[in-house]
Amino acid sequence: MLLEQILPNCALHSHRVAGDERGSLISLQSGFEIPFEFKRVYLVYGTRPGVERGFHAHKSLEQWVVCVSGSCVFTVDDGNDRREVLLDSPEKGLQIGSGIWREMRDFTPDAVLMVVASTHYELDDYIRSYDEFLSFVRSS
Ligand code: T46
Repeated sequence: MLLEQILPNCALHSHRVAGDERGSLISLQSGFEIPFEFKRVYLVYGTRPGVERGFHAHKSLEQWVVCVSGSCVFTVDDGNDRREVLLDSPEKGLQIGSGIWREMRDFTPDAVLMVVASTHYELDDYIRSYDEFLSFVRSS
């Protein structure tokens, strides 16, 4: 369920929790809870105190980010607006479309990000310079 449209191409969702007396379970299916087909899942964890990550955008990759443990803060920027999102629960999913600059900070020691990605790992899809990112979004 949509919690907040952060930017036109970036949204925070709440996951349906299938809980019973034993505990909780969240299921994320391609084409249902996650609106794109996905080819890759990766985990980001063990981020050292004070470290900031990201500082890039993707030309075409779409992602769904879940902080399955701990918390961190995402900054998302589409070249027009820059917004911050606290990910602090496995019940939240941050959908990041293509053409979004992202930065991550304030990782707690127990933070584990699970990222569901629409494509395999493709270095050519990365834009690592903010100026290049602005040129990309303005010419898109
Ligand atoms: C993003 C944020 C949330 C791989 O070998 N395969 C992969 O699929 C990925 C994503 C990374 N790597 C290697 C490349 C680097 O040697 O893992 C190392 C760390 O990757 P990176 O510096 O890109 O990590 P972050 O945390 O800055 O960014 C990653 C994703 O790259 C990015 O798409 O949105 O997590």
